[in-house]
Amino acid sequence: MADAAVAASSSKATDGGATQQVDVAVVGAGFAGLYLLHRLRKAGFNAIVLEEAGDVGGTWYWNRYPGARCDIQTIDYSYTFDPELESAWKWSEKYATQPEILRYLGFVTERYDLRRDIRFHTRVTEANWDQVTERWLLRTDNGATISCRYYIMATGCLSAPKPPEIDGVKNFKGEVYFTGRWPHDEVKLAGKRVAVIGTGSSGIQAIPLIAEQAAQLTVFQRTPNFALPAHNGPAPADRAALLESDRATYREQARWSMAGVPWPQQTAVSWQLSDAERRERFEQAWAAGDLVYILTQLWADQGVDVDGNALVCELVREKIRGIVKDPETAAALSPFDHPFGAKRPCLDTNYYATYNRPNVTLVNLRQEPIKEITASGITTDKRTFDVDVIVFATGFDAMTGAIMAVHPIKGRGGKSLSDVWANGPQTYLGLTVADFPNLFMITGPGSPSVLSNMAVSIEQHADWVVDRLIALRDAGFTTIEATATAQDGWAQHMADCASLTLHRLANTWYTGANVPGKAWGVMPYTGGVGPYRSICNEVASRGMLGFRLSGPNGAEQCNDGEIVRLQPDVRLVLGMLAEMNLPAIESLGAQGSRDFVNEFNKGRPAGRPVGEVGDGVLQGADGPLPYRLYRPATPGPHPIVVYFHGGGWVFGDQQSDDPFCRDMCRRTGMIFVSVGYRHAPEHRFPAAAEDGYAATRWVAEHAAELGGKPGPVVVAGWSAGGNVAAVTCQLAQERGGPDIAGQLLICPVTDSSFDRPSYTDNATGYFLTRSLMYWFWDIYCSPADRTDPRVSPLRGKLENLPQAIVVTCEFDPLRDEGVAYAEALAAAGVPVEQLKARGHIHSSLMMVDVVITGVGARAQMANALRRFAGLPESKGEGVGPGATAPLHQINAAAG
Ligand code: N01
Repeated sequence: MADAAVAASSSKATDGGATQQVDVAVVGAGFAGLYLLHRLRKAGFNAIVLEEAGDVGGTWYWNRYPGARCDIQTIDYSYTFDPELESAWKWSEKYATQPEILRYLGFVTERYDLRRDIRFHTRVTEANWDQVTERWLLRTDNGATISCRYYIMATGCLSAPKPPEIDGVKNFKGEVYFTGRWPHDEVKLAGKRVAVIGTGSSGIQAIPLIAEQAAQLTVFQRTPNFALPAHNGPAPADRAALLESDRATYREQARWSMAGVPWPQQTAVSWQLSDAERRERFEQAWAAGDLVYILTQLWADQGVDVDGNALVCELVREKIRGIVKDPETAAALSPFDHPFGAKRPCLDTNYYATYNRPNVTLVNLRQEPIKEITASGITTDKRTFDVDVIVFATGFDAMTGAIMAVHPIKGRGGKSLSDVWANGPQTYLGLTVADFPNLFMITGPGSPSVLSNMAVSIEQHADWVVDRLIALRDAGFTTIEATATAQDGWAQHMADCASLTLHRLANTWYTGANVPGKAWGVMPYTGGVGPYRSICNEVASRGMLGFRLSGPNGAEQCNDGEIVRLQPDVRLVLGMLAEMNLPAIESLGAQGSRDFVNEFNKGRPAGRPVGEVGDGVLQGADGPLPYRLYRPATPGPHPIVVYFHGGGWVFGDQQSDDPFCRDMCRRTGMIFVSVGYRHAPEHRFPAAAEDGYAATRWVAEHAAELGGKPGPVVVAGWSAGGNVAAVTCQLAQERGGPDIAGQLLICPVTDSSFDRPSYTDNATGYFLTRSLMYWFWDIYCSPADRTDPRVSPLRGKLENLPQAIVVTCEFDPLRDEGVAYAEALAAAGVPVEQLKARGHIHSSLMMVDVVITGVGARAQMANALRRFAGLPESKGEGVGPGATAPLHQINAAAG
């Protein structure tokens, strides 16, 4: 039937009978290929699907092993493009079996009459880009060669099974099965001695059912995995009701969620919850039997913080110990080598309890690795196991396997995709590859794919691609190709996202670590489904940013650039702020701005606990000033940092940078004294500067009383507070004390000139705006005073000032004056280090626990403060994530 259909369509559109001409060729007739074919046809493209299997289904065609089911609830794991299709199909279970999912895909195929354009039993053997015709030429092992304008790989992420890499498989005389290529005929295991190698999702689903049939089951486990009971049955009533009550909203929320299933974002972090609260949340998740739920709904730091994650790991291990009766087996089944969720957790039915059966044995390959497979069974370092059947549940060459290894793909200039990807996949948006024009991948490496509900991600990709093809056709373009700049930018953004998660801490198929010799790297996009969707939309709305388009008669367009230059969490924060439609602070007046900022700060996550927090009063330049002191939990006396908050000399107080002070107190092991200096307009220039100086002197004189180490203090400040800190150092120098050991200046105001490029480049859109800075200056300082070094320290005497670390953020109007100050200090012979926070905005580093990519910078700042105080550097948490340029010494010549 399929071949006949193809022959019919070839006869309509072939080139001399040898080559079938189509607009679009798609490889794969799974979830992605079927939907693509439907959309392409509706859009008027002439399309063909090439499928190696004998029928539709993709992964669900091949993975027929006992127990194979989806692990996303079926009401979510469905097409959503047609409400009538949704009404026409009813799933029977919370997690459908493989046969039911296959029936569903067959139903969809018939409903949209897709079969006539699918060529089954057809493997593409070669794909070459023809530069002259600007078309792809595909050779196959069945039927005519195909010439297509666009080539789309809808090959799935987990479709190329991985060889087992065990010696002697060929010698085995019994039956051998691979879960990923399970026979279509019934496999009889009753009364047999069966071995299963591998305890990933496939093994964990199959093992309980094989145990029920086999006389004896021996499971060979290399790495234990986390598994959660599925509690399968009918779809949970609450979720079904939610969907039914407003299907369109439910589906739309899924599209904009992080994982493709509509669950809310958690905001409470683990240390804000009591043990009892955490246990209650965990028990609820365990009872829910839903991977997306347990991966996203416990606490906000479970996926990004090692400590927050360790709490989940221990709760799961406790469950394993509670189910498995033999303590040694329970210990062997308990994962300790990776964070929960860093490797794909599994959904099971009776998995752990299966090990209580008398006919089931677990072999821990960490203690006795497999030596070889022999004619009669499996030999480990210690024992021999004679078996009748071996089931390999050893996984896949994931994400790249089905694209790269299946057939050679040659792009522009004969470049081979395998060569281009030799060190890991390079893509733009996980959809396209530079030098491979008109080639698209559906859920390719670099897209959310396997970290999401695949049904949602597939529809998003297929829609985006087909919409672009329509737009190209309408505009008269015939080729589309990612630029190298866009692709490199995407790689950087991918790395920034991955540094936020814990995936880097596990050896998994997400990173290619399961295939010997494969390049290591987190392959799926970890930034979330909703953010990814908004990025793809932004690429289109910004004139196909990062793509080169061309067409007949010299038509050409290239809007080159990188789509995301902000750190991923900063981008999210700015997006949320934009949605809140906040008033411009400068429009509120001084008091209004203070009220607004105080109110806004109330919504921030509370800072982490420190040893002690206390309030006091110190002597300022013209009367008493409040301060807040943060003391580390370690025994004192500790060196002291005098800290000045931000707020443009107009708002803020000794508490307003509380999360930052707590974080730095914990990281440095030093006392932080945050000073409530006076503000304008009530107290204009030089009140803040003089208070800063007076407060520093007072703290230095009262160090012992404060529990601090007598001797030099360190000063630090952010924004206007950075200005106060810098000025304080100059005044201390001029006025003969106090002794200051070092200065930390974070995004400081250093000069009254607004001419530097960062004032223009970052004038709007990055929280601190140019017009807000104008307003701050007007309120604090009259034009005549603005060149005074007490407000423009860049114009002061810099020789012999204390050593410094100057931190600047890329998207900050104040960036260039911070850089200028660092360079001027260096030119004056002051030892200075400069930390340039890439992709960050003015307030990034203060947003502790919200902007996690700021951790690396805060760790570096903390180390600098410790060095200033003569303490050894800490090797603690967060040293090194890539959001900052390497800390570098600027030598005097730099000025
Ligand atoms: O493969 P895996 P899978 N000697 O790579 C072990 C999806 N899926 O087919 O961890 C001994 O996870 C290997 O050990 P180790 C799902 O996304 C979904 O199970 O490398 N052991 C591991 O235990 C899933 O994550 C469903 O040390 C060897 C196992 O084999 C993905 O597919 C169902 C070995 C492989 O586990 C892959 O799952 C099934 C060797 N030489 C799959 N080589 C749903 O429910 C490998 N192993 C939707």
